[in-house]
Amino acid sequence: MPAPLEQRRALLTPIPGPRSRELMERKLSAVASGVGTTMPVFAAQAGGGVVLDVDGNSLIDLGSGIAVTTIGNSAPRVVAAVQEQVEYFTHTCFMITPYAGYVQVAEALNELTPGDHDKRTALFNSGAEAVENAVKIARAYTHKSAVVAFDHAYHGRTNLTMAMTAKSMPYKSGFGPFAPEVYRAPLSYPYRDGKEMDGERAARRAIDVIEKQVGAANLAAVVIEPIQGEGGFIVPADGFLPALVSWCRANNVVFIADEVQSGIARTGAWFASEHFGIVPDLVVTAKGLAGGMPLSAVTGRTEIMDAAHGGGLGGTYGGNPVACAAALGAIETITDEGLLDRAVELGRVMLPRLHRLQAEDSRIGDVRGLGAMIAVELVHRDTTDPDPDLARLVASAAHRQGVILLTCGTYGNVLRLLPPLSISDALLEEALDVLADILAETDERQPQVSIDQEATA
Ligand code: PLZ
Repeated sequence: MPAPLEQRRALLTPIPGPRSRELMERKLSAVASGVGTTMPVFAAQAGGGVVLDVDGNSLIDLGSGIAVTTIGNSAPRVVAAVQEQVEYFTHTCFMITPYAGYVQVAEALNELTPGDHDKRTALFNSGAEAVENAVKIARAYTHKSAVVAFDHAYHGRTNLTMAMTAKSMPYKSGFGPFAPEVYRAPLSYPYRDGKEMDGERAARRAIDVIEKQVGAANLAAVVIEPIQGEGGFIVPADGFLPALVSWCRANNVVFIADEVQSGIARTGAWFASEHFGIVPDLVVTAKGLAGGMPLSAVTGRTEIMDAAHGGGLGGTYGGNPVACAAALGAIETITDEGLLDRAVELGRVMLPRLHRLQAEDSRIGDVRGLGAMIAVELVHRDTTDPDPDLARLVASAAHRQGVILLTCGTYGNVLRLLPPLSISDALLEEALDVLADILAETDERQPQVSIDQEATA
């Protein structure tokens, strides 16, 4: 057992240190170059609010492995549940000899997802795989084939989910042809839509495109991230999602909420859908569901879920028993430790601070998000023109100073803050101090040493 991690930021070597550099050399000659890394730093241990690297540097974690270790890395209940399960059995295949853990996870998701209607759940391995299955189920139920996804959407890297994902580079470019019958509708993006485009108008704009370019008679499903993840943590205007849900209901179209990134306590609710008062027909979960073990799910109305014929859904590893044990540990942790409230509190630490920075710095175009899913959209001074170079500069400076900070957005100009809910206020404040200092240092109005000079030093 490793020693408990000290909850502090500590840099013992430059970032990356010599051991990470050596491993990166080996990575370059062993791993396909298509698999990139955000930071050139190799992990040794992680928990609470920090990641310890192989050189002994302790980094503040504002990424949670892309919104996965929401309850913290190696969370005690997850570790115990996984250890116990691996000693009994690691796999039998649920389709061959089933086991209770899978059923328990299904029961928990049926209970936790929005709406008190009768529900069923099917388990898979990755977010993309679950999104694909949600589409299969919607097609089986409606006997229709078209799928609508939105501008800025991210749904995965498999063939169907690449088609559903909006951004070409790096996700799709050169990897076509893509699955047919996927159409794109305009999203509600309050920062870029302007004030007159309220949620209902934005919904009418989207529905108009759907009716004219696809037709409800051909449409199986509308798939949307209630708060977009990779696309830039875009929170739609009030009224947008409810109007889409009503339109889907009236037109026999399945409304699928992709809550892979926004779900499982991340936004201060079990599901981001709850903030908008919507009850999706199907909810797709993954990431935070199993505390870092690969597990995903589709949960929804029984009549829709059961439309797929017996044997029509599955996969060798879907709902692996170790991953299910981890999920039960993660769900128990969220409930017992009041982590929904903790996510709200983390938002209260981040948002006011970021709003203050925004008030003094016109390069911060927008600060948005809910709970522990917060974004800072960077633009060229006094414009709304995206500034991806600044986002890159800020993120890499943060990395060098021991803060794991991710970017996102169609334009690559959004900083996203996704701390684990196990981080302390003090560590989160320290990471925000680092971010504020970097923004001040990159501010050409301030007479200071620039980050570029530091980078070449
Ligand atoms: N749906 C909303 O955010 C995964 C992707 C990282 P998988 N997002 C992180 C990358 O560059 O590959 C995601 C998501 C939403 C689906 C997915 C896909 O989930 O578990 O990566 O397949």
